[in-house]
Amino acid sequence: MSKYSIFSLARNALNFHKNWEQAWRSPDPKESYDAIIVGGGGHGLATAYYLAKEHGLSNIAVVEKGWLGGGNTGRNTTIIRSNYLWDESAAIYEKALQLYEGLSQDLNYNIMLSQRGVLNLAHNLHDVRELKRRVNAIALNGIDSEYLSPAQIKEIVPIINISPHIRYPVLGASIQRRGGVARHDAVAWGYARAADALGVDIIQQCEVTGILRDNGRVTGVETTRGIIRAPKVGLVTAGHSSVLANMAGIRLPITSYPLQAMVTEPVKPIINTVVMSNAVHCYVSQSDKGELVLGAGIDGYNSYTQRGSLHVVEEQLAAVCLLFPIFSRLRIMRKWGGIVDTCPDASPIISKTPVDGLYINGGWGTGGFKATPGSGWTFAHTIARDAPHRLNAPYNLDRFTSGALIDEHGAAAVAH
Ligand code: FAD
Ligand code: PYC
Repeated sequence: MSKYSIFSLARNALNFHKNWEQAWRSPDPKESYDAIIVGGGGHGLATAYYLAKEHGLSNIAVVEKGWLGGGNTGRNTTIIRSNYLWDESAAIYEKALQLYEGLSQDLNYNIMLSQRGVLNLAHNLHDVRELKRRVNAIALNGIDSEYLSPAQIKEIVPIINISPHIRYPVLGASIQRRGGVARHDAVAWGYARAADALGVDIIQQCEVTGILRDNGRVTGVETTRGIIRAPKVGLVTAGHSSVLANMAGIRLPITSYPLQAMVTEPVKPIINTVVMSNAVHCYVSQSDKGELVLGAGIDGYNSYTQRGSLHVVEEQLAAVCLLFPIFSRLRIMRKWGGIVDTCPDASPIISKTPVDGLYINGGWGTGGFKATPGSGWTFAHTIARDAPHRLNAPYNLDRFTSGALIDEHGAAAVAH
């Protein structure tokens, strides 16, 4: 910490934290805007930022029912990668990764991107074949992608158990070296501050309770702070995508589940990469504070509670301790959950809707943090031009009736 930050902290402490400069304004809602973005998570804030920056639309409101990043943006385990199977996915997730690589500079806000590599383990012959196929497909799209033997994995992660005699033996892994982690709330705050500087009104504690329409066109939203009018409305409400779409009479092919994660007590640096096991639904990275960040698979039932079941955690921790016996005496400090909206093909929706002027961005399931910049960038294009960008055209709502699905269950990690 520099001496300036120490002085600044001391000054603000002595002022009882009254005079901190606000990172963004908190205006009252205006009667109308050119566009309203519902949902102040990373995707909603990124959408507003790119609408203002790339498309010159600055009369925009972001309307959030709680606080910025209080949904899945602040609850995720911050893994970023672009190692997806299909060309459509490679294109949009790689666009997101490239935007992430320049995001701290673009926003002038340190998002603490750490490209420490992401490994996905194979535990049986089927996993090995599937991972090798994916490694090759990803490389064909020009994205960094390698396959590792158990001995190569051990060199990168010395604490992993590669004994062939355990319940989930490590037979190989894929690695994306440009993958890694970033500070999730910094991503939300950085986009918020930059969008605010471009004139976007960010309105927290303002829940959307209805979607106003006239003659098949959206005309605004009803909120807990009154009616706000706009000819364009973008819904970016992970965890509640179907609830919001339903307010406009649209039924989405989305099911919502709890997904949980946890952190251990902090320890000295022990693992400097991200290791994921899709087959047994567990993964680990170490935070800058020293905590091990551990995640599980989704719960097996639908729910809107932001907490998960204990048996999921028990199974996940049993697998973690088997793969990393050195963790077995660590204590879990906190655990939490979020609601993930999943589509039948484990790919998202970034689309126009049957209601003119109403757009939807959702269904990112367990894996949308990595996509935040690419999602906002393409959604802003879709809203500004009333037409999808080439990168999000495949992610339209029509694919669920045409059958042009983009099946990413294999790459979606903690499977959903
Ligand atoms: P959110 O951040 O959830 O934002 C949606 C916002 O909409 C919320 O703030 C909510 O309050 C608001 N809202 C809802 N209803 C209304 C309303 N009626 N009116 C106004 N506002 C409303 N992805 C990865 O890529 N890597 C990971 O490592 C990863 N780990 C995860 C771990 C967990 C435990 C969870 C739960 C998710 C994880 N994800 C991960 C998924 C990722 O977090 C999400 O896909 C992503 O954050 C979605 O971002 P968002 O901005 O769309 O949603
Ligand atoms: O999509 O990489 C991912 C992920 C990791 C944990 C949850 N989602």
